[in-house]
Amino acid sequence: MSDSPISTESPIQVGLIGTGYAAKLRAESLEQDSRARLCAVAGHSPERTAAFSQTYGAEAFASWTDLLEQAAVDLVIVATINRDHGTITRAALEAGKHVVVEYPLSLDVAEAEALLALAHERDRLLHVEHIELLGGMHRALKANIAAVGNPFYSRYATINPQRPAPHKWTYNSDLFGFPLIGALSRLHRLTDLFGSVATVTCQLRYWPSDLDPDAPYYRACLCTAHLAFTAGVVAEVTYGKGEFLWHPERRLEVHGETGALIFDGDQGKLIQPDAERPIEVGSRRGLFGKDTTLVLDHLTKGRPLYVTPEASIYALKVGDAARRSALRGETIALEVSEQEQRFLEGW
Ligand code: NAP
Ligand code: BLA
Repeated sequence: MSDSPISTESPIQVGLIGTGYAAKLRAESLEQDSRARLCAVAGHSPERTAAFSQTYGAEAFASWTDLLEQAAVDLVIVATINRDHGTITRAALEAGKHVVVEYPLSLDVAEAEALLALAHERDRLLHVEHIELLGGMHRALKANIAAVGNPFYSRYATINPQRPAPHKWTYNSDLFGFPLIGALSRLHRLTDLFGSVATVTCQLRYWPSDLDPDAPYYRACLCTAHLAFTAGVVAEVTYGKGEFLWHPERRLEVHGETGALIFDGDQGKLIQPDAERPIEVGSRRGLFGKDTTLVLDHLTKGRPLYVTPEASIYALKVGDAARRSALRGETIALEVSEQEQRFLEGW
């Protein structure tokens, strides 16, 4: 990004939008770093916003629009429901703020592209968090992938049974978005490993909830996608959650011509023709803290970040192709622009 390092004489003033799990970890990370100070919080329910702000010594705002009016705020962290990411990010950039947004940047590809253009135009940071890249499994995968030789097949399944399904935004199709867009990390891990995608075929099933007839809540969802990568890898992605899923799974496999890497929960192994050995997998904890540190390193010292918004938007395009495929019952071919090709080859 073209954003220039900002002065470190006084701490970077941070405004946080959201008061949930991700927001709490952001607030805790900011507390640990003298380069920044959490000064403003805007949430959804007033009671939670008040309690959250008090815990971290920040001012509570009734709405995110009020928070964005604060001239003192340098950096805004968007850690609320997916539906609102694009709208809030646009308003924050227009107000001249640097922006960190938890994935996905937007539920809409065209909006995501416009936001990146706006960030460039205003010379502001636009960072889309992708903590999955910082996590132990992804780092172990990257460190060992050469050992499987030429990869040709990958399988990635995350199944989360929950009975009863919570009446929560993550089970509402408007608020969460298409499953592989809301949970964009599933696709982003794979595009980070295998590059561009040629075709996507996807099926999605929702089991609607009758608890709230006016809103699209569901009791369960199951989304399966088949991705053919330009480089020849075929990947099967399964994402499911809720009441009719019976067995939890968090499993990623990469098969190549000289071996396979299998990650099952927190266990990893490398299988080769005449040996099988365990692979050490680091923790899934502390990742929001790492992301926050890297953002502050970037803002204060100009250090490059670990992920670009272009890479996030590319994964979003694949997610949107999956959405269109599921909607139409067709295989969707993705066009890769020359710029994307250059970008993807650089990985
Ligand atoms: P969460 O704990 O459920 O928190 C959600 C936040 O959104 C809370 O502030 C909640 O406020 C608010 N909210 C809930 N329903 C709302 C509605 N209908 N309208 C407006 N606001 C509403 O969720 P989270 O896990 O922190 O996720 C936040 C973001 O981080 C999401 O975009 C998610 O994809 C991303 N993310 C999370 C993780 C993770 O490990 N959790 C990892 C990567 C990315 P109230 O509680 O007051 O309703
Ligand atoms: C991602 N976790 C997410 C996301 C949500 C949650 C909404 C973003 C959407 C997605 O990619 O699915 C929510 N995760 C939860 C909730 C629990 C959970 C409510 O595990 C309840 C226990 N997140 C945690 C905890 C850990 C965690 C306790 O809440 C692990 C110590 C890790 N969640 C985690 C990570 C991601 C994520 C590493 C990034 C996604 C990935 O690695 O693919």
